[in-house]
This record gives sequence, C-alpha cells and structure tokens, in this order.
Amino acid sequence: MRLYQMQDSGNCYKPRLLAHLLGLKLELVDVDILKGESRTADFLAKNLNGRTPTLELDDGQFLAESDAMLFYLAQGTSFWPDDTLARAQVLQWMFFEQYSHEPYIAVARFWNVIAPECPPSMQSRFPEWHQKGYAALDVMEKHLNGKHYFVGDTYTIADIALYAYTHKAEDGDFDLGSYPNIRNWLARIAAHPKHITMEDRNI
Ligand SMILES: N[C@@H](CCC(=O)N[C@@H](CS)C(=O)NCC(=O)O)C(=O)O
Repeated sequence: MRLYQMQDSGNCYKPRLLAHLLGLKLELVDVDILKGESRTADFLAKNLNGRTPTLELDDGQFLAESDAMLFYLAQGTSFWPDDTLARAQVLQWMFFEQYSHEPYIAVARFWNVIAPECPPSMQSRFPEWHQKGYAALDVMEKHLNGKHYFVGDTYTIADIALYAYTHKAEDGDFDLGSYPNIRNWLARIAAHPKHITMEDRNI
C-alpha cells in the first residue's frame, strides 16, 4: 500500500503508526501541502477532498480520512475489538477526536509550528482553539481516570486516533502539566515495543 502523506501531520502519523504496530509495509509519498501539492488535478483524482493522508490500496483504490484508514487496517486485529459495544465506543472516541479535539489541538499546532507565518485572522483564533482544546483534554483526563486505554483496557485504534495530536499538544502551546492521566497514557502508548515516533520514516 502507498500512503500519500506529510511527515509532521498527526493525521498522517496515525496510519503509519498502526501499520508499523501490525508489521504492514507502507510506501510513503510526501505531499507538500504548503506548496499546494494536495490540490493539484493529479492529487484530486486520488482524493476529491484534497487532503493528506490518502491511502492507495494494493488494488489501486484510494481511501481518504485517517480514522477510516485506522478502521480498514485494524480489521481482524486486536486494535479493533470483537464486542459490538466496545466497537461503538472505539468509534465514539474517534468521532470525538475528529469533532472536539483535532479541530482545535491540531489546528493550533499547525499555525504555531508548521505554518508559523500565521495570518492575523488565524492568530486571533488561538484563544478559541485553546478553550475548546482544553475542554477536550478535560474530557480525556476524566475518562482515563483508573484506565490504561480508552476502551476496554486494551490498546485500540481509538488510542491511536487520540495519541496522534495529544502527544504534540505542547506544539500548539497546550500545557499538559495538570493532566497526569493523559501523561501516563501517552507514556504507555510510547512504551509499546513496536512504537514509532511521528518523525520515524523507517517503516
Ligand atoms: N479529517 C481528515 C483531515 C485531513 C487533513 O486536514 N489533512 C491536512 C494535513 S493534516 C491536509 O492535507 N491539508 C491540505 C489541504 O487542506 O490542502 C483526516 O483525518 O484525514
């Protein structure tokens, strides 16, 4: 499979991390979104929404949306539970990640460290991103109390979806100092023997 991606995007890190945990090989094709490479006619033919990651399957079909890729790659593995309620809870946290977490924590990081020449219109949105991002972190902190992972006390794709940008939250000027449950969970994920970092290309 081939992953059209940007190395320092958390969304692109999600399928790289899961593939590595599963021992699956992904060919990486870098797409520079800052140069508009995700909006060329050639790229839009792969993903009409013009975004990375985009996964090209072995049969040439394309799949968009990082959390859909996690679902696809996790089928038949321990990262996607057997129990119907546990499956729904994994989806619950993945939808939470896309609606209540990523739009604030990832976006603050993007404009802070990836495109720091942030226009004033974006600069003025940091207070809102911080308020809503901290609200998401509060939910995670409470949920993780007494738990090792988000669902059923096993490592699932819900953890990968939420790990991707939470472990880089400080890049968006979020302070994780008062979130001990989150910090312990981040350390647990990173301690997996097959873990790779966002910077790692050796997959
Ligand atoms: N919901 C999507 C978000 C994808 C996304 O926003 N990708 C960004 C990089 S993190 C991108 O490719 N932006 C390029 C553009 O908007 O042209 C996912 O989870 O895959």
